[in-house]
Amino acid sequence: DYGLERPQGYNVSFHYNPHVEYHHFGSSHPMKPWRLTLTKQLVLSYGLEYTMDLYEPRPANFNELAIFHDREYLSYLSEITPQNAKPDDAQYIAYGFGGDSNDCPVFDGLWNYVSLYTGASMSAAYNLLNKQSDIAINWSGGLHHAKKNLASGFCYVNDIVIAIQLLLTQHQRVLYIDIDVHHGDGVEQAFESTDRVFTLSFHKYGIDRHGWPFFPGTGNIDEIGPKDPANRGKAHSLNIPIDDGIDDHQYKSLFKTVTSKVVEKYNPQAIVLQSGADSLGGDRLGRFNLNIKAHGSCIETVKSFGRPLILIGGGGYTPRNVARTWCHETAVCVGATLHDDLPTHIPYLQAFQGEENGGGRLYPDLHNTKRHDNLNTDPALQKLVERAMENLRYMEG
Ligand code: ZLV
Ligand code: CA
Ligand code: ZN
Repeated sequence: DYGLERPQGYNVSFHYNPHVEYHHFGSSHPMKPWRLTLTKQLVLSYGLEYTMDLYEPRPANFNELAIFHDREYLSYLSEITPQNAKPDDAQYIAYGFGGDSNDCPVFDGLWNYVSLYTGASMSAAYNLLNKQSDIAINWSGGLHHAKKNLASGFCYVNDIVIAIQLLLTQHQRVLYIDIDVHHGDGVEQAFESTDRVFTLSFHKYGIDRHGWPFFPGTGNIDEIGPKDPANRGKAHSLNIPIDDGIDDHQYKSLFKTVTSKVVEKYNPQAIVLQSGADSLGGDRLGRFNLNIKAHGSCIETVKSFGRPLILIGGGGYTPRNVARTWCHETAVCVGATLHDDLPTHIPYLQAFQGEENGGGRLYPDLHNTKRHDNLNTDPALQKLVERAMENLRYMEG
């Protein structure tokens, strides 16, 4: 009686350690780990826990994080606290903690936090490797900006790179797809010298009226990886730069056209999909105008390729809508259809009732919360697709 129908089976697993929820970046910081509490509550309220295998993964350890990250960086990360941090220290600045914006604050339990979300991505990867799951989900991961020795854009450890490295022990070619509104620069950079990972990111790209580039400022259409034919990573990245206000129809068609072509040409043996929810309409940091079902249609498209899949979170700065989206996308994975009326017995129901837009509903019209005019014309998007197809022709030599 949950409005839950589940016609046919994919083996889906859900990897989540609830301790990750209790970490705080600071009250004015847009990244709110408690959006994961809301997500879990919605998933449970629809009874989705009965449709998949639940795991509570252990935190990743130092050596596991060192699969990708420099040991000196990890030592620093494991020891730093708000009490012992010295903001003038050369290492503090070099490792990405300083700066005016303070995107990457040092908060209590930081090491525990990064170990927990990375442990969950590793657990998801192991489930694909031992064939326990067709689709493995970790909504706490997806921290795509972290570099091997640098914290960047709310990301300290790159759980995606580590999960992909695990998949590479058995799979010859892994496709990484990123629908977060920001460019997946850390993952792209980590695999720029190999042809065994293809990275594809859709994101806002451009300069605002104050002359600031949208973070991180990389990912234009010409960025396809090394151009040197001797480099095996040549043309194994594809970037789809998008302007403010893209709508459901445009995004769905852009995503399906480009992604289908990449899968056809690259023929990956596994796929990792970063489903950042900051590409939704009304997001605090985002610029797009997508509704929940349009965002979710990207997951449906990727699922239809029928390859082993890791689905991970990422950005998302309007917590209730993040929870709605990731609950919907969990349902897409298991093949369930959910009622628009939220179940009435959820502990955090009040959080979803008092909203002026969408109160009590799973699928509010986020187009109503539009603050960004659509600057994407259909002819411009058409051109973009043509450029993307051209870039794909460089892949084979
Ligand atoms: O969603 O906003 O723009 C994965 C993810 O992709 C910047 N950082 C840096 C570079 C100079 N600026 C700072 C401008 C700050 C503008 C105000 C904030 C308010 C409080 C705290 C942070 C922000 C903020 N920071 C908004 N956008 C940024 C980006 C980083 C975006 C990371 C996206 C992470 C989880
Ligand atoms: Ca992206
Ligand atoms: Zn983002």
